[in-house]
Amino acid sequence: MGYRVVVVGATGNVGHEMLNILAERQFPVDEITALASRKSLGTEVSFGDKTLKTKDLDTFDFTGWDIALFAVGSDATKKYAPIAAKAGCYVIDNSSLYRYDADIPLIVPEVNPDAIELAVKRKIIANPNCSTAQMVVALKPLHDRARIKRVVVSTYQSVSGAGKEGIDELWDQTKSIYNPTDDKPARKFTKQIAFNVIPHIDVFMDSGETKEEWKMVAETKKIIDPSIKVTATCVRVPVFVGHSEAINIEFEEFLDEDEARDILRESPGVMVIDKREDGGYVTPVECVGDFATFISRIRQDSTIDNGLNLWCVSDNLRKGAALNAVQIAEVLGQRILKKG
Ligand code: 11C
Repeated sequence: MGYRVVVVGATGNVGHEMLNILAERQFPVDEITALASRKSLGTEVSFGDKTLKTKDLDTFDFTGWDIALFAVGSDATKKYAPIAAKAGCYVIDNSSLYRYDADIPLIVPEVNPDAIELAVKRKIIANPNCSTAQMVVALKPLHDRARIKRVVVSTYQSVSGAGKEGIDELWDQTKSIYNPTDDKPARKFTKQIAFNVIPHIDVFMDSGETKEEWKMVAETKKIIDPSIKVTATCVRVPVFVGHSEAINIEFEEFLDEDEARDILRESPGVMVIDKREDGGYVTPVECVGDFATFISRIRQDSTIDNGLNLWCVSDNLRKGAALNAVQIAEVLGQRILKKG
């Protein structure tokens, strides 16, 4: 016996990946429905070798459905997630709406699967921001060994983090650079993204941080340990898919780079590719479509007592969104619903 699963926002980048990953991981599905807003109604989406026609989110009755994977913005989540939860359907939400509520678990299954127990209260589970998800997968096993005091992270985030409009803007602007009569000014992004980098993701906060940077701080504390200090600079780069992060870590205890490499090699969800030679590291184009978080360039930071540097790359639409949501569904099934 399997689950009755709903994918909400099935026509978007993340919804599309959720359907792919449910099929790829052979999630025990008895019945599946793809929902979309009225303007995308009837659009066909793939689920394995099947084709699903999207139904109307606005009129859908969640009664009798087990799990709803939400991949819509915070406004639509605010309206429909409580309706689904009230009908008894567990919501796994990819938006930021519920992430910081104390009674909503924020889960990365390799890191804090036990937090799922909290889900029975409100039947809503939050999926973290993509840049946080891949970072905590790398940090947690190192924290367990040597206790992390402080993290300094700089991100190199792909345009797919900004949705289809972000992908289209990079594509159109790149082409237009070679055709000056076809000017494509910035719309989705605040400045030209083709052949450029932009140190600004999400809105500015009073502190001078952007919301994306604040999310990395707040979510790392909630998922791993509130005592870890994090400071982030988040940058958009002209890459279609795959977020990269240069991470500097200060530990309480000394951790040798070789031991860190061995720990990460054994850690769930991590793939270490770290040869000190030309090309002996992973770049974003190589991580697309993969489930793993790739770690390269592991090395001692000799400017502090207990410091390490590393490079972390992952598919932001997968580990950063859809894969993590499906992994949460797997944990929910194993520990709470127990049907599969
Ligand atoms: C980006 N990380 O790359 C963002 C996208 O809070 O789920 C995901 C935003 C979020 O633009």
